[in-house]
Amino acid sequence: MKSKIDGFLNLVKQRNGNEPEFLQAVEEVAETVIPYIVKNDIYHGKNILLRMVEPERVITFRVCWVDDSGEIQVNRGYRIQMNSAIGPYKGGLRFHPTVNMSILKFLAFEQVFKNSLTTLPMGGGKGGSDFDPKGKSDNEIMRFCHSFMSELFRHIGHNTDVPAGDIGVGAREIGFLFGMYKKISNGFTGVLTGKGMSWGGSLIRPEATGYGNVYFAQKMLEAKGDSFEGKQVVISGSGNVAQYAAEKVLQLGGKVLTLSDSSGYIYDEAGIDDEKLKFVMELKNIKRVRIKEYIETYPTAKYIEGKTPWEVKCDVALPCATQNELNETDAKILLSNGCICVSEGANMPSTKKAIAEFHKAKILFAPGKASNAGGVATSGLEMTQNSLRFNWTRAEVDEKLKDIMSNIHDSCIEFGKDDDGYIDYVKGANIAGFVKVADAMLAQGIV
Ligand code: NDP
Ligand code: 2IT
Repeated sequence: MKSKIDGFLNLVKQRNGNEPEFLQAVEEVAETVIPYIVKNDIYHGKNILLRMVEPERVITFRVCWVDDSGEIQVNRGYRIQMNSAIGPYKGGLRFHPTVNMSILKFLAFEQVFKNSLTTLPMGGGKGGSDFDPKGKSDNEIMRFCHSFMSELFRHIGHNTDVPAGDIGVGAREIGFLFGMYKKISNGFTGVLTGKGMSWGGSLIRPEATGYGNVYFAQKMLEAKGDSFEGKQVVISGSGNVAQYAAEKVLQLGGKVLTLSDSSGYIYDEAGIDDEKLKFVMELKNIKRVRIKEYIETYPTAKYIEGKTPWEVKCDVALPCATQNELNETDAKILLSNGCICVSEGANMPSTKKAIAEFHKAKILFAPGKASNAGGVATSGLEMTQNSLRFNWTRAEVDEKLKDIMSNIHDSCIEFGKDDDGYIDYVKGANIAGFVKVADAMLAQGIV
């Protein structure tokens, strides 16, 4: 088996040698899915995984815009249309200076499996730009988004490819992108998700990724007869996913000790309660300043510059910032501090070696493609509501989100149970995600 997996990975490496994040994501899938393929005749010998690692289409384009000082700026735009076997391409747009082909291909690849797990008819895609939104005025953001969409529009559509937000792309950016799409296509369609409530958005979409992650962690804890009540929870990030993960943890009776950004983390031993969280939302979403400012209003909290929150003693860790933000050393510290559950809100936040530590210790560990699927699932619900030209209530969408997270948890158990009863959620998510896409690809022939 090892030689089969190595042979496959060598082939992928030859073609994508300079894409480390993409190779990391493929390796994790190959190690769990190839043994399953070998055992199941219908998939064997069809090069199905080899077809899945090659994007159906990759688009890169120039994005020129004029900054507030009149200078012409040039960025690079991308859209990776990874797999459309089970539905139109679906996945976010990331605006961050680190964006490159490797990052977007890893995200698009993960998205294929994640979207399949949601049970909704969505293929996988991802896009974005190396544009850095930090420090830009609203007008600069608008000009960039308009320029970006003036090219992207010809490659997307509500039945073709439906982008949404990710790092650096929230409600403000989706508004500007939608405005330009509507103008140049002369049509009001559900071509983007994460839209505002008065123009086609869905209730609960802003909350969905963070809430969904906590619903998933709750399911894992429940399977062990446990709950969030009284749990000490450490969260990284302070953006969309982190904020709503924190909100849901508080609702379920847990205590939130940390939040972070790329400069450092805040540790509030007394707990970040509802009022403090509201303050963080204002800092990050309206004032758009650094998390460090928290300690000016709450001086009993500490700010630790240049570090991640994994050194704080906790029961549950929710990495909600970015890829590879939790390494082997962090994992060992979390475990030695008694952490029993790690549920990924971000995409691929734990390194391969960190995951190996969690598995060795047999704690509850949920990979992002399962535990953060609530965001894209609710995007799928937004698409459904757009097609119906009807809006569900907050309670209705929340109930559907809970059901979807619970179904994903069931799928992970179905495909991820080891002989000793331990649930390997990585294996479970990869195989369950694979089966649906592979079946559709086989039915559609070699295209
Ligand atoms: P936001 O842009 O709202 O927030 C991102 C947060 O992560 C910020 O606090 C940011 O800090 C921090 N961060 C970003 N890059 C780095 C870095 N290189 N090192 C340390 N911290 C960093 O994004 P989201 O909350 O939407 O996304 C967070 C994660 O969740 C991403 O991995 C995304 O792919 C994933 N995700 C998002 C979904 C969604 O619906 N939005 C759905 C599923 C997954 P700073 O301000 O300093 O950059
Ligand atoms: O990584 C993700 O799942 C997202 N950024 C959300 C994608 C979406 O289409 O809602």
